[in-house]
Amino acid sequence: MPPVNAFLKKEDLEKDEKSYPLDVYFCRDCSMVQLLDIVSPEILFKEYHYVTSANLPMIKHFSEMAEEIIHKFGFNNKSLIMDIGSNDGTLLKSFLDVGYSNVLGVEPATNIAKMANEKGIRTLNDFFNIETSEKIKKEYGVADVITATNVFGHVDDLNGFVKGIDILLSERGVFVIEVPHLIDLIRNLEFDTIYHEHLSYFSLTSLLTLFRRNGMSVIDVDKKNVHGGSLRVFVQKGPRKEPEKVNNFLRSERDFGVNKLETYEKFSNGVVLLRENLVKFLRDIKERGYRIVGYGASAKGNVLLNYCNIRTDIIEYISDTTPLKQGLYTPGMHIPVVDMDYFHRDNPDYALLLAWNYADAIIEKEKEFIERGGKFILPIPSPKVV
Ligand code: DWN
Repeated sequence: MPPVNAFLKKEDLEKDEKSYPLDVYFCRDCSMVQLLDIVSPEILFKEYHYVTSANLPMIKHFSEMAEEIIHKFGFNNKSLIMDIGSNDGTLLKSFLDVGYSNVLGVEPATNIAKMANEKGIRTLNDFFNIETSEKIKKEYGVADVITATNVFGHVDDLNGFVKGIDILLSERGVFVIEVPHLIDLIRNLEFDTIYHEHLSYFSLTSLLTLFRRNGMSVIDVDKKNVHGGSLRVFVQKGPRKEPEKVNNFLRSERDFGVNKLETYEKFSNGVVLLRENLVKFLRDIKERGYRIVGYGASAKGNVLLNYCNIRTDIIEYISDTTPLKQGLYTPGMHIPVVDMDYFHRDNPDYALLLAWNYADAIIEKEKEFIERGGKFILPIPSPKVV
C-alpha cells in the first residue's frame, strides 16, 4: 500500500512509487491493535495534503468540542490551551472565537503549520514528544487543556507522547483525545481506515492500559459519530477511580469480543468478501454503460481503491473540496482529482462516496445531483446505492 495521503503531480506519475507492508497485529495481553511496519513520520507528515477546514462538518464538530470542554471544565480564558497535530488550527480557532486567546498548536506538516500561522493561530511546526514538551513548558508554562484529535493513533512512541503530556499538563488540567473507535471499525468493516498514518486502532480497553501504565486516569468517555465512529476520552493526572460510565463501556467492549483474536479473523474474512462484492457491483454498472466517478479524495478512499485495484477504467476522476488536492493524482491508482465545479458541470451517472463518513452532509448538499438522477454508491459495509 502506498502512503495514501501522498497525492502525485502529473510529472511524478512515471516515477517509481514507494509502497509499504500494511499488516495489522493484535496484542493478546492488552487488546491493542497496531501496525508494526512503521513508515517514517517525515515521509508521512512533513508535506501534507489533508486540511481540516476543507471538511465543513469538522468545523462544526470542533466548535462543539471547544464549547463542551469549556463548559465541562470551566477554565478561565487565561488558561493555556494546546492542540497537538493541530493541522490548520480549526479546533484552536473555536477556542479563540469564544475568548480563549492563549492557544498554541503543534503541527509537524510545514505547509499546514504555515497556513495556521497565517490565520493568526500560534502554531509550532514540530512533532510532539518529550523534548518538545519540555521546550514548550519552558517557554509557555503548563497547559490546562491539551487536545489531540485524530493524532493519538498516528504516534509511534505512545508512552513518550503520554509522558510529554504529563510534563506539560497542569495539576488540574485535562487531556482530551479523539480517536476512531476500533469497535465501529470492526462492526462496520471500515477496513479503509487502516493505513500507514494510523499506527494504533484503539478501544477504551487498550487506552485505559496505556494511560494507567503512565500514571494517568480516564475520567470520562463519549462516543462521537465522526470518522466512522470515534471515542472522545478525557484524561487527568494521577491514579483515580474510573467512573461507572467508563466501566460500563469496558464491559460492552468485552461483550463485543475486543479481546478475542477470532473477532479480528472474522473481520478479515469480511473484508475479502466486501472487495469481491464491491468490484463486481461497480463492473456491472460499467457494463450497463453508465459512468462512475469518485466523490471525496480521502486517504481512506485511496486504501479502498488500491486494495480493490480500482483504476480510471472504472472511476474516471475524483472530485474534492481541498484546493491542495485538486489537479493532483491519487497514490497508486493515479486517478485525477478535480474540483467540485467539474463534478457539477459533468453530472455523471454514479458517484462512489469515498468520504462515506460524511454521507449525510454530502447527500444533503448534493440534492440537485440526486434530483437530476445522479446516484451515490456507499462502499461499506456492503455496496449500497442512494
Ligand atoms: O486521521 C485522519 C483523518 C482525520 O483525516 C488523517 N490521517 C487523514 C484524513 O483522513 P481522510 O482523508 O480519510 O479524511 P476525511 O475527512 O474523510 O477526508 C474527506 C475528503 O473529502 C477530504 O479530502 C475533503 C473531501 N470532502 C469533499 O470533497 N466534500 C469532504 C466533504 C465533507 C465534502 O463535502
